[in-house]
Amino acid sequence: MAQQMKPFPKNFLWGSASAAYQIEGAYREGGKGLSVWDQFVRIPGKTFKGTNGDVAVDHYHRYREDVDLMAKAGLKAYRFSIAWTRIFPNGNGEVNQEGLKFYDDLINDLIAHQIEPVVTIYHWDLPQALQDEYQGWESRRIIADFVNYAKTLFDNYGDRVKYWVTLNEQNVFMQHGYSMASHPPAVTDPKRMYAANHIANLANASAIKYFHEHGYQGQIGPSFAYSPIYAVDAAPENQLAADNAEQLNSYYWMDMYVFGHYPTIVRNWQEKQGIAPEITVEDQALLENPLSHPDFMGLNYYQTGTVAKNDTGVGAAAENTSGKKGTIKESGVPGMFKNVKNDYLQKTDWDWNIDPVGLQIALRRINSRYNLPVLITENGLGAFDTLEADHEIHDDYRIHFLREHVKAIHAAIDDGLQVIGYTTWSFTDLLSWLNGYQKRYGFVYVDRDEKSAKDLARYPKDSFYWYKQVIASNGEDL
Ligand code: BGP
Repeated sequence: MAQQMKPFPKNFLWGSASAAYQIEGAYREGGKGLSVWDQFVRIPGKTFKGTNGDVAVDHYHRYREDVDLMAKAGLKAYRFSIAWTRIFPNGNGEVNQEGLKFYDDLINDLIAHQIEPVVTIYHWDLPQALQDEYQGWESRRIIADFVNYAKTLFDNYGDRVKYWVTLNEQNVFMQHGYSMASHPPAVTDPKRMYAANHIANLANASAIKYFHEHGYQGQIGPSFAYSPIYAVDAAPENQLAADNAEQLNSYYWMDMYVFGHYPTIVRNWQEKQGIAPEITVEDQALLENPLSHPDFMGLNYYQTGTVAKNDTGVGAAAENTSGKKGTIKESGVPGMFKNVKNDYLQKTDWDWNIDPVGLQIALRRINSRYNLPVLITENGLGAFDTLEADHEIHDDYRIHFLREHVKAIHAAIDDGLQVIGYTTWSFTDLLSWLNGYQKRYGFVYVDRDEKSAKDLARYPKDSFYWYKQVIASNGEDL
């Protein structure tokens, strides 16, 4: 008789995720200061059809309705981010009590509904004041300000919040911000990118160390956007390219979080080009201190990548932000790897590979290299949805996508790996940073589009009822 699979742990955190800028709106209310995103979105041509988060899905005013819907779906956890500018409108200085109260009320409401709050401290909305004052992540002055901000959250919410995510997708906001110029501060300079990124590592390590040293209860770690890499075939030079990509795209960040050093190969590659960040003796001591290391790895998993050798000099390229399938451009890092099509995989309308097995592979690779528990902090399908006349949304494609990914998590658990939870992206529909409102991820449809905020009414999709049944059966009834 076939052996039964290991079940999902009893306290598995089935949930969903969001980020402040993408849902809250109310960008000038409640004493909030402006963030770099509040400004960036006003530069013509930067976002899809000029969309911004001024109103977003108005969660700031409708959070009670959203939490009620979460409770109806039976969510065990909800991951959300705090807007730094609501707590410190200028990034440092006076605390804004109204901002503190907003998240206090949200956390209390979640707990009243038995939903575990998972708090992301930083999801990209840097206070503009810090960008103006000292160039944000490019100055070491941000380390003290970030720790002070994190400490304020620990002190105010630490009695109720047990899971903290420090930085969301440092690899994404650094590469987009300082190499591709598609996020603020819209720079294209790899040397500046690696320098700013090193400072972000110091801020991350300092906040984690502070948390560990001051007796707060709970767990803390960063969320990393990990796309495991395959080689296009068994040719050794393509296998080498896959190793290059894995080192450059992923180990460069995760090794630093867990071991406190950068991979030798990347360091050497940077030195040859004069783009290596400066590392002081004090930095090294901080980064290597076990108290600076995370308790879990937060994993944002959307897709895998497939690469081949790159001897033609293919470099960075803009992404498909239109939802017109097949418009993705060739990209890579000269001399290291280039991204190629994987004939075994289907793609979304935004040309993201659909690869549930890749999630099991991601979990295995993190386990073998870092031996840490994983909290899957994002995973989901961005798709066009249709609101029917009867207000139903038949998103069977999303159910299919999520079902296959839940199976992959189950397989990883059956492999013996420790997975703490799964907060899908996203609970309600929300603003996609570069793709507007038409790229939807939610279990709950929000009636708005690029042109108009309409009435922002919420309608549960078919996937909402499907996820409810998955949670109720602890992952058995798919
Ligand atoms: C991650 C971000 C999220 C979210 C998600 C979907 O990189 O952490 O904030 O936006 O990706 O991406 P997109 O909106 O580009 O489809």
